[in-house]
Amino acid sequence: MKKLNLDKGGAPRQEADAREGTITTAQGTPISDDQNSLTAGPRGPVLLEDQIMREKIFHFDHERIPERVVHARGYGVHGHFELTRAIPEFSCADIFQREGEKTPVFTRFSTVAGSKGSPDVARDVRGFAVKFYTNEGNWDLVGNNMPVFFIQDAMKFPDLVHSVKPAPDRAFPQAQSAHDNFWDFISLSPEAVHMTLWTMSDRAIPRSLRFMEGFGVHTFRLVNSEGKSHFVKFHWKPKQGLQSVVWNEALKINGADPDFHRRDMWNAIDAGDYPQWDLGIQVFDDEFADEFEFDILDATKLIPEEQVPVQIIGTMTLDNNVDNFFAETEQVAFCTQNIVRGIDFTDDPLLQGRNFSYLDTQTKRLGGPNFTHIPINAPKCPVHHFQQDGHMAMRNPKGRANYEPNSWDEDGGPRENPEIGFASYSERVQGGKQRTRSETFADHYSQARQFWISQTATEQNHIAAAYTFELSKCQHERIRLRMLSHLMNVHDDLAESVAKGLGVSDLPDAAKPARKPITDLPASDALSILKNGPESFAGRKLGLFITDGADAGLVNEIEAEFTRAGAMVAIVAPQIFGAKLSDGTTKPADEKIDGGPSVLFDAVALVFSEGAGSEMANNKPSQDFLSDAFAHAKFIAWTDAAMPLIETVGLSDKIDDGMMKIDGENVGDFLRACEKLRFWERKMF
Ligand code: HDD
Repeated sequence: MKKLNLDKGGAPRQEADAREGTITTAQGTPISDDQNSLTAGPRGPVLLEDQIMREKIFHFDHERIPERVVHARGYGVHGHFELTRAIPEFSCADIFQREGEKTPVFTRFSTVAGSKGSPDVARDVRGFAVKFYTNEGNWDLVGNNMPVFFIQDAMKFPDLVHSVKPAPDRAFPQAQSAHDNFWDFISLSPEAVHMTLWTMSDRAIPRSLRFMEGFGVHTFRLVNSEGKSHFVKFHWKPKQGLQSVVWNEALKINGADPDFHRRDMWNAIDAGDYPQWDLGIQVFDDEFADEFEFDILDATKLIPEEQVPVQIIGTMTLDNNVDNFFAETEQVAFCTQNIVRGIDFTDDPLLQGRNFSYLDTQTKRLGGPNFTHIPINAPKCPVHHFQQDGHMAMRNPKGRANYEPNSWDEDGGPRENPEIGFASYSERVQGGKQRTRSETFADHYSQARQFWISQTATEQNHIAAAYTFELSKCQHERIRLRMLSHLMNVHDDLAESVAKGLGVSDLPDAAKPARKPITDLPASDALSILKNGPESFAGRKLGLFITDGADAGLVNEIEAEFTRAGAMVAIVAPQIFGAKLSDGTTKPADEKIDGGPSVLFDAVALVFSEGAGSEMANNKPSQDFLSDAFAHAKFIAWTDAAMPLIETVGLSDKIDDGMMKIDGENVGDFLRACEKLRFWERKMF
């Protein structure tokens, strides 16, 4: 019998021997039959003795860990951060010292309210959490895709989350804020009004995780080697530009592909189309903080980029999908307390509360204090300390010294090092103990108004429609009216539009503001998505709907031209086998029309053969394909043969500049039109 080769610790070494490829128990015993339990006779009872079956089922029973109490549904990917501008003048953090140096990162995007299995395109905030594995320890920048938050003090977080999650008695609704409990809480918490402008905007329904910004939200500190501190806000700017979907589209995407965002991320990285974000910093000093209209410790406020420009200091590239979702995405443990020398906290009460919450939740979620031993959480720099034991201890120190000070000289283990060790910024603080909210936090409407006036008319329509939709899901009139009373402090146009949508003819009195709002803050273009679009179709997806006999030259040219421009092309056809083109070649389909609705694409082209249009006109999925693409303001290319379908869905007298008849001559024109992403002039939503 072959002798097992044992490591010092007793674990069998994985060697390529006769056992290679053989299924074993968790104890390493090869298994001869993994399909059948051990029974007494062929039809007899299963024997308790069956250790192989028992071990298999036992482990299965324990597969789940508690899902995150918020941000349960997420998607993580690996990548790196490359510093393009060293900032030693602001920070002595090792990661910010050497231009061109790359630091590995793991980034997890998430929705907030839904459970692990909820749909991706729910109207929600998106988490944007980045773990930087720096040479001086892990730095976790645990942000969102919106620069402000609902509440100012962590004390209110459990209430906020309870209100948005399914009601405790009925356990619905899932993954949405469109219900009484949420708007009851919000309308009783005026500090949340600004954030709802963001969550009712299209920022809450991003087209892709690749097309959204990220924000550290809080004001942090950067501290340089002389101990001088500057305040900082962190920004992630997608090189791909910003893009969202429209709400009616989001509802349909969630049915057609609940994994829309994760699939998109996986496919883009798999195809080598790596998404990138620039890391930007808004740096300011005490003087600015004192002069600024709002309190820089108030997480419901942002600092307009026009007031403090965003300076780009590096780029994050996400270029590697995970090998194992559970090991990496599920077990990654972000903690806002994970900062490194050169970065520090401020007294933002939301941040201070978070610093407790994340460590606490990871301990519960991952079963003990040794979650830092899990590879995805382990720093990539050396780690030395005297913490020991506990559940699942994987990295166990050797030697006798497990305390300090000790006198064991070179065997005595690690020591403090004031030269390179983390030192908190020595901020002067004083004050009596109290439970109070600073008056400087009391203006709840001014920046909400600023956000509103910064949007294009299309975006304003979407925001008003979203409030209308959500409040229409509230069964209690008093909640709808209370929320309207806040919107009246934001902007008359918004309040009136929502009131009209709800069917409220007499507007309620405006809510009494805690502090008089500032009504003349200027618009900030950076707050709009449409003003910051990519003007490129790269990274976007064309749905190319073809039928048997379609013009091969045209189909191939469209595919080639869009692919050259960095776009993806999905072939949609009546059968998944594909379509036989005019030249006799078969173009395999990526989607059968029933499973490839136009909501999955950014633009569509209908390239039909003579006669196919009438057939498609009688097919409901084909009708929806076209009518939805039109309603969602997408660019549509069509060939003559598609006319019967266009007529059937009632668009023949509505053909506009966003609907282009296509032939071999104007494929480039269609591509250039698509670069605007949507034909908003159509004004459907
Ligand atoms: Fe939080 C998760 C972002 C306020 C408590 N939060 C979590 C995640 C993100 C954020 C991106 C998911 C991390 C991951 O992918 O694993 N949270 C924010 C932002 C906030 C914020 C940007 C405000 C600026 N959070 C916040 C407060 C508290 C928490 C005020 C508690 C007092 N958040 C948690 C948590 C979670 C979490 C309970 C759930 C799972 C986890 O931590 O790992 O601790």
